[in-house]
Amino acid sequence: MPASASRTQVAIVGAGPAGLVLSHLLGRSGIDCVVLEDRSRAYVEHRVRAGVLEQSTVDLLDELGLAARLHREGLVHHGILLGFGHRRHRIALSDLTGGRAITIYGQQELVKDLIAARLAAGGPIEFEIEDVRPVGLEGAAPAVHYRKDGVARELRCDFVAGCDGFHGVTRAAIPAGVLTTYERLYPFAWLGILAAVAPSTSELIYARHESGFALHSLRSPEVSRLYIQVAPDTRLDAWPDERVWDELATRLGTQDGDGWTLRRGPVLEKGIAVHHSFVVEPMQHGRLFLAGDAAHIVPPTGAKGLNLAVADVRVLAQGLTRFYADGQTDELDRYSARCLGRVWRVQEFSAWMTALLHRAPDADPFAERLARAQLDWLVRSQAAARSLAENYVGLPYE
Ligand code: FAS
Ligand code: PHB
Repeated sequence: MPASASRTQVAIVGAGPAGLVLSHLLGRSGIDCVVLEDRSRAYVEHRVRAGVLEQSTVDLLDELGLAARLHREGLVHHGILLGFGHRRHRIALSDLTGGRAITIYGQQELVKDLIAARLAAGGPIEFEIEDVRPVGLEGAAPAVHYRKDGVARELRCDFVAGCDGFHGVTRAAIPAGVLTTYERLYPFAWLGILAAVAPSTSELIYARHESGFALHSLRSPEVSRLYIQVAPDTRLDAWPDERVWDELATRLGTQDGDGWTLRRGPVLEKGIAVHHSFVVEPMQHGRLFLAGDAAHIVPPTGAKGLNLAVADVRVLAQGLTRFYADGQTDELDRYSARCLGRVWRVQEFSAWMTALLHRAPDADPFAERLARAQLDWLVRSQAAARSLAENYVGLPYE
């Protein structure tokens, strides 16, 4: 028996958006849970990642009373801009979706809010733990073994929620042969910068340029977030800041004499993110339930990863609430099936946006013309623009 054992109802591995939102949903249902995170609080609260929240995500955070700062500091956008053929075209997201919108709010800001609120409510979050190992998943009394300050610990529970991201340990705890993996790798990556300069646009610009994709996003009226398509094996030292700004100006620029220029400023953070589509089925095994990046990854072009993680844990919380209310497991048994419908919708949309807006290194001229024809159709056809808008702002939860 390890030095010290404790007990809870649900052990949540990972303090990212999935794990933290789940802890709040379970808290609201009076279900005990403990969040186990191997990084420090400071690290997870400063990790730059997502920036776009779907309407459904914001509505759920509102329901939980967790959106006060998001509404104060987040930026609501009712449209996005598509740049191609050296011109820009607006997709009126809200007009095309009965008023639904996106909110620009940094993932690390959301994580800060979720952690602060959970700790204020007395919800336990263990940071800087090590050697996490879920055990007994196929029985009725699973547990999570881990070390804290060098001391071996055992957290006994009824269920384990695997919210530890793509590189976590919970998915790997499922025996070989149980999961089916679906995967696609892309011949490009994003070089992203966070810059202390006012955005040069009031709405996101997604640009397809002959030299590749570019995205102008933002974090606040003072901070911009921008990405360019690069080769997957790109080295950061090959891209000094000035070269990044020059390339962004070229790819985001237009030739319709609108006098638009890209504001440049100090680069606060620079990184490369590979593009990857990944899904495992099923998303559960015994008493372990995978959610978010632990079960699926989407290329960031559709801005869906965080939002899909939240959608998963909403379904998981409903199943757990039902189980603790009347002992019924039917909703939990259908967890994967309920999640995978949305997962594959989002996978398809993200892959489509990625192919539409990126230049594959081996792209033949025919493929180029097809992409251009699709972009022209998105500008001409309201039905096509509505389909993009509905997927981009996020489909209502079922
Ligand atoms: P996370 O990876 O966020 O969280 C998992 C947590 O588990 C982490 O805190 C990790 O430290 C912890 N953990 C890992 N192993 C552990 C272990 N063994 N023990 C304990 N804890 C462990 N998505 C969007 O929706 N919009 C965007 O604009 C967007 N932009 C992105 C830009 C970049 C550069 C990247 C990389 C991703 C982006 N994403 C975006 C996707 C991203 O936001 C993820 O989908 C989201 O973080 C998923 O949340 P979680 O599933 O909670 O996983
Ligand atoms: C971001 O703001 O980081 C961002 C926005 C849109 C995307 C991906 C990332 O599609």
